[in-house]
Amino acid sequence: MAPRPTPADKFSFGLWTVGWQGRDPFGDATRPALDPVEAVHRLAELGAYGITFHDDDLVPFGADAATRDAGIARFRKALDETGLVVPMVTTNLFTHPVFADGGFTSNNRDVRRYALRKVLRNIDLAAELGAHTYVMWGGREGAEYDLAKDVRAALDRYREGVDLLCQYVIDRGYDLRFAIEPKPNEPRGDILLPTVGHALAFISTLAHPDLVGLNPEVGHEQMAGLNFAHGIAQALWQGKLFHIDLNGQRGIKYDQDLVFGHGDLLNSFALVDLLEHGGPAGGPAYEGPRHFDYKPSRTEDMTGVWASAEANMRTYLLLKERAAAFRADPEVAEALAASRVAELSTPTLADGEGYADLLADRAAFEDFDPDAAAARGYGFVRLNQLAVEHLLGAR
Ligand code: 3MF
Ligand code: MG
Ligand code: MG
Repeated sequence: MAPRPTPADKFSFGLWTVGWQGRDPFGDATRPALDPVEAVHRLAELGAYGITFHDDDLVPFGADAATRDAGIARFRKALDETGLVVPMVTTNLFTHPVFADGGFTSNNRDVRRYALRKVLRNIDLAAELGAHTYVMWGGREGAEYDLAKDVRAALDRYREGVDLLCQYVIDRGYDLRFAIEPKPNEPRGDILLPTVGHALAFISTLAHPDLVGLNPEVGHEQMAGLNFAHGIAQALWQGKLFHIDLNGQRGIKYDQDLVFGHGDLLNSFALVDLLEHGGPAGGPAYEGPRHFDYKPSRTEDMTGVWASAEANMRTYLLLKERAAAFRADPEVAEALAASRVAELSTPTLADGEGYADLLADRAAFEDFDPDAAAARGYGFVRLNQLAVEHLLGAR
């Protein structure tokens, strides 16, 4: 039996996830449209605590002011009725054909100015609804043809845009931080800021780097063949894990957006262990929303949509339970010690020691026996097998 999700677990879903109608490049919608108000109620019933959206998920692109106000009012009412919160909001700068060459980095300057206005308008709404994170996924910021995009100029424009948005949030006094969501490709052939590492490097060039962090997504890093748990560890190490998109992906191929855990389950186990037990004294390393950005497969009817939403949360909680059991197992503690995992936390130099002391230390070099040291096994496979056995419920 999986534990039942409660709001204390901080599970959130994008409106565009459960609301996805299954339209893909080869096929039409397989499901009817979902009313955002129904999404709020169903997710609350399932035990989620939050819902997130793109501006256009809530109010259709181009709607007049009265329609927009009415759409927001209905949504707000549903939030009040259910207690669901809006921890994160984001902008759609990818669906309308005007963004075919991007928003912040379109070759067309008027499109860039329009994109910034669209974001500014939605930031006001995000602040009004109490969101603390504003995600920026630049899915159309990129190119198919190398000679058609001046990448250095595009990065200048990207930075110009993000700097402007930060200044706006500061001047308005909003309690809002930005989270960049890297992705290597799809829909563009090559997207700018393709991985966690690229985005971290970009953030260090900004006018207000403290206001900007990351929203890494499981499948996005895995589409680049990268280790997601490692990417998250570095984001945490740099104080930049502002938000997270959980889902599943099977290898380097098109963006699958499977249920969390339905891709690389072992890496998901390592990820949940890191998020839940990687902090000081074995507590959580990350306190923010556990946000699911998946797509209910187009084979599913509406019953399947809600079952898949639940599956994300159940899998997360099961992995959390399994990770706790793993950490509490004395044999695991012994295997971790045998693998000298904790020894890596001991600085390589002693307190106050510099290179002169290291050079004077004969034990470090002249008397060190590399062959004897190389003969020591690390026991990593045994440790991994213990993880697999916990994951399989065999321990
Ligand atoms: C695409 C995504 C996006 C972002 C979203 C939130 C449509 O692969 O992951 O979902 O998560 O734009 O910023
Ligand atoms: Mg995605
Ligand atoms: Mg995402």
